[in-house]
Amino acid sequence: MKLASLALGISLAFALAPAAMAQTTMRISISVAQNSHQGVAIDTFAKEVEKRTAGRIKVQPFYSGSLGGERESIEAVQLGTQELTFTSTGPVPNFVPEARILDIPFLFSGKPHARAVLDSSIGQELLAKFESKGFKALAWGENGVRHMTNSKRAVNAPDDLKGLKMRTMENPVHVAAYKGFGIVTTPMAFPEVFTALQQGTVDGQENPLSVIMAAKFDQVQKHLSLTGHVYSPAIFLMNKASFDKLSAADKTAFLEAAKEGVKANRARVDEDDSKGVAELRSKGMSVVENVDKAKFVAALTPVNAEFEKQFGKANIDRIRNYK
Ligand code: EAX
Repeated sequence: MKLASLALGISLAFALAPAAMAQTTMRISISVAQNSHQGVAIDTFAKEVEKRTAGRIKVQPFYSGSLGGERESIEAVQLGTQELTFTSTGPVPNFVPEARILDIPFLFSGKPHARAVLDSSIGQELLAKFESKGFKALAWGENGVRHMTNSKRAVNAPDDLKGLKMRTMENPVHVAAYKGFGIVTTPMAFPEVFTALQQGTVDGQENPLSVIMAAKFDQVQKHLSLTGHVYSPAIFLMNKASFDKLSAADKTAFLEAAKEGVKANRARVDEDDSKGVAELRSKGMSVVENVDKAKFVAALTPVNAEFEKQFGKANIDRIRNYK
């Protein structure tokens, strides 16, 4: 009897030991392919978390929207059914309306300006807005400067966009602005876009060169115009309760890992931007490099007046004039 219970005790101890040492595994997702600016962001993050927690916490990356589109992933992180996601700000305003201001077209003069703002106290203040919505926003990353593609015609000026049916992100600021360009807007989750372009449900879409290449849109789009009409931020989001449960040292590990992820992410965007036009041309796309930018900016005058009313001119100017 005694011997049996001793044996049971020993075998229980052996059974429990691995459990006590077991790693925690968390999930992180992106909507684009692994071989992309977002793939390097989450792969770097995963590697850094594992390294900085001595292997106690493992982050498992999921690519290509295999856990759902960006809106669904953000929802899952908010609910806690998924711990982490790296997403563009496309669907973010539906969760944290304060972040909408970053999606205004022609707000930033380019990537250096956008990165400086996101890394400044303005960016930090916006990250803090996610907390009351159930998120810990670890860091701003980058999706890139968005350009337009379509299957119908070369686009040099907003007049060429009149009546073009284009997929947009599920983002109210983009939808309002693109209507100002004369586009027929069709908001849609990213995982559906390739098929929609292929089947002609929409004529075009807009995305950074990084995304256009990662998604192989050159296979279903003839024309690319470097409109650079809007900067598209990205963000590392974590379920707030999952973050709060971490020790102080592990919290630092996650925040530092996100910073490393952003460095790799931005470097890849720069690389994609420098080789993108040549690569997409070699795949058969016809590219307009110098669009009539002033006309695109002018087309948005009425929409911008509306944005100034909604978001406060001072708030917009604070970003616009940031040095
Ligand atoms: O995050 O939905 C979009 O067009 C995004 O730019 C894309 O999924 C990358």
